[in-house]
Amino acid sequence: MVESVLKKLGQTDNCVLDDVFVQAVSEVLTSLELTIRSDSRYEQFAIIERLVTPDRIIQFKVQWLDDHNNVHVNNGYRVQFNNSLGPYKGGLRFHPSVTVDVLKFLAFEQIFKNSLTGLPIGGAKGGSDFDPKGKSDFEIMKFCHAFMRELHPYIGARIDVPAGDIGVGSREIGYLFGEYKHITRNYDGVLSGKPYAFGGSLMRPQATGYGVVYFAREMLKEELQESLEEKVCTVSGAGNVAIHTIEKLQQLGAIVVTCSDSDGTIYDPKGIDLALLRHLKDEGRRLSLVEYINTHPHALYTPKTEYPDGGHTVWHIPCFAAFPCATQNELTLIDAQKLVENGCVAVVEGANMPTLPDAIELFLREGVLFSPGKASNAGGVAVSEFEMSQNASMEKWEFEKVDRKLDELMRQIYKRVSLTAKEYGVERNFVDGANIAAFKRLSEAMILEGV
Ligand code: NDP
Ligand code: 2IT
Repeated sequence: MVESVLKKLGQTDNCVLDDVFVQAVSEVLTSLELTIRSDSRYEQFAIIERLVTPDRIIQFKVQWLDDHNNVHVNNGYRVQFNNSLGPYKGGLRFHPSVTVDVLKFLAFEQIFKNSLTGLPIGGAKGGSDFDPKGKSDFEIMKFCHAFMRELHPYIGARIDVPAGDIGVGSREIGYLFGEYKHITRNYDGVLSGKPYAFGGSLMRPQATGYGVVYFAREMLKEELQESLEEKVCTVSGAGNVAIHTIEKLQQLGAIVVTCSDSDGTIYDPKGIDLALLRHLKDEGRRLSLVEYINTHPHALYTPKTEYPDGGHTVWHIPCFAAFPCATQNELTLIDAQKLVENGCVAVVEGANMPTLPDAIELFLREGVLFSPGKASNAGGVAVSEFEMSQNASMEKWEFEKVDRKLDELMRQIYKRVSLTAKEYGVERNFVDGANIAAFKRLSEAMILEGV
């Protein structure tokens, strides 16, 4: 079954770096093979074919003026993948590496992630090949306005609710919302991750990273009777997810010794100085991590050019638990071998699909607890849904309330994933557990709504 679907998608190999959509589909279908055979309705309703085909892909031209009045043109996209469980929901990514393939993989993952939350949200993803690096605040604003001029007909509070992802934080969402409002005069909760000043939920900026750590804490407690206190942890990335993962790990007493950006890695054996990291990477500033060692000469900076062949420096530093929080395919088989060799007991994904398939296989074989991003990073989209709820009822919830609900939801996701794995005879395989649990809820809705 996996082979025939992949063939139809134009690909038969199981692990292809330059086709991330096929990579994501392949992982999910491999998990589902037995489940699909267990119920004839899946074939009768062509569930798999419907599941791997996006509802629609919207592509548009984004033209904008820089600060010197030069004209620029970028590609803009929204992949609305599946809305069987609720309005399309998922982030926008602004990064030069954005292509339709990347957004299809992210949107496909999103439908499973959103299903796992148990909340009424479908899945989508969008973005642009625009590079925010080195752009002035006004240029970011002009780009966001131009992007929304093209996107606005396709979104709505009960239709499709975009949010942030790589290169898109509350500043960008603020500008996008501003333009949406100018055009439509509508104050609906059409975007989540808005600034708190106009409809954003408290804790949305922290939600993904905090949720990752809540998930990790629960998994370690239940599976190993372990805690994160005084444990050495490694984190990759230096953006929204990485910073809040580091913050919550530190609050729980863990010692986080690494972070990284697209140019290099910091190893600080005394523990990452979070205030300095924020200072370097605050929205708009985006300085290089090499600056970290100016004030912290005991720390080590490794430029990307000196990474181990086929690997990433972060994962070669001994740790109790590892948290990949930068981007897709950033943890290779070589890195996984090093993590296992160094006695790492858990890998908890904060990014979307950061671990390569053969690295995941190794973790599962070696008994390293491995949590796929669609389970452990679902806290971000969950708090986005909380924001939609607050907007719809014109309420504002307190920080503590959102935090409590997030913690509870992450524990539920862990339980759902681990119980499903047990029920299907693959105990502690949280990849299969997550894919099967998400599929069951989603496919039921697709069957019940008819074709
Ligand atoms: P940010 O833009 O805030 O940060 C991204 C970080 O990853 C930066 O440190 C960036 O380095 C680094 N990075 C980005 N692209 C690459 C690359 N090609 N190679 C190496 N490093 C790279 O994004 P987020 O923190 O929001 O997102 C990180 C991951 O988490 C992504 O996979 C995203 O899809 C996922 N995610 C995000 C959620 C959210 O709520 N924001 C929710 C769930 C998942 P540099 O500083 O040099 O740009
Ligand atoms: O990958 C993700 O879950 C996100 N980028 C967040 C999506 C959202 O709608 O909050």
